[in-house]
Amino acid sequence: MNTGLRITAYATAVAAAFGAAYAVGTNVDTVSKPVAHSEKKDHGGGHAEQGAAKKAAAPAGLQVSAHGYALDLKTPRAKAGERADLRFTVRKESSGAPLKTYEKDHGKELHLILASRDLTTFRHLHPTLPQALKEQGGTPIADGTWSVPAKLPKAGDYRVFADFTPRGAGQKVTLGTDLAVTGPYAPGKLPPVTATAKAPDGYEVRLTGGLTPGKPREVTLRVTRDGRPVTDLQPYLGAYGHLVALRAGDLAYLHVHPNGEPGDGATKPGPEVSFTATAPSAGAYRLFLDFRHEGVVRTAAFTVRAGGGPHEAGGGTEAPHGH
Ligand SMILES: [Cu+2]
Repeated sequence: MNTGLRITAYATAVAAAFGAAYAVGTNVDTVSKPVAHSEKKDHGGGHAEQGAAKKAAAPAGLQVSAHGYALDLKTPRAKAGERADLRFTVRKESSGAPLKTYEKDHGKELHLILASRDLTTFRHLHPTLPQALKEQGGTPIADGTWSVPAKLPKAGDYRVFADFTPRGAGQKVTLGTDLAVTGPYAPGKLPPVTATAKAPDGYEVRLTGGLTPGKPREVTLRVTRDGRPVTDLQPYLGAYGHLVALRAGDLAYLHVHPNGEPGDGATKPGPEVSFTATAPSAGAYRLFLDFRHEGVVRTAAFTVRAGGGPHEAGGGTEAPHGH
């Protein structure tokens, strides 16, 4: 199947899943309302899974082991400011055997997100299975160990998210584990809520829309450079932008879907990129937009608050501080 069809099929499944979320929404509280991540693309042997989702669909990324898979980070420590090779395996919980075959999603078999617990550092990486060990002639011979170089500038506790779809499982899985980065630790404050964020090289991104606990909401990001709208964004991961949203406090990982895709006849290459996201609860979230222009992927980050309540001061009461 080509990429366009795959993404269309996925979007359809997501639309159906949101419908399902509404249907069961009256019987569950806000926190346990299913988020898009835990929904299935098909029903390939997942009845237990479905029951679990109805009972308590916790947000993704909070568990090191879920949906029958476990994330085994073989390099749980790194040094601040030094390049490290992160290595990890996804294991099947039933047998402990490494998972070696994956479905592509947004053009990649596995997406690895790194975020510092204070949400001031973010990386979206695409690890590789060593080439020589890749599937050959349909028979997997790899030991299933992924690796990716990463250089993290600041010490602290980081969360590592592996976002993938096991081949044949028909379901996306996001697992999270801790990575300790050694060095002098000076945790940052959550940056304040702002409507605009800067990215390197003169880019500015303006956010409209927002997050509502338990409901899908549209978030639109408008990209300008030196004050002029950017109308020639380049596709990145099957869309004109890729958005990751993490909840402040526990780094719950929200799955976010682009609205429209390059080549669908309606989606323009900027300046606006639109997404649909569901916040699992009230609170503060940090949104990271990756976009590609003139061959370079850049990131703009925003703090957004969903609902009101006790987390109202999610951005802190202190004056905005620079980075
Ligand atoms: Cu990715």
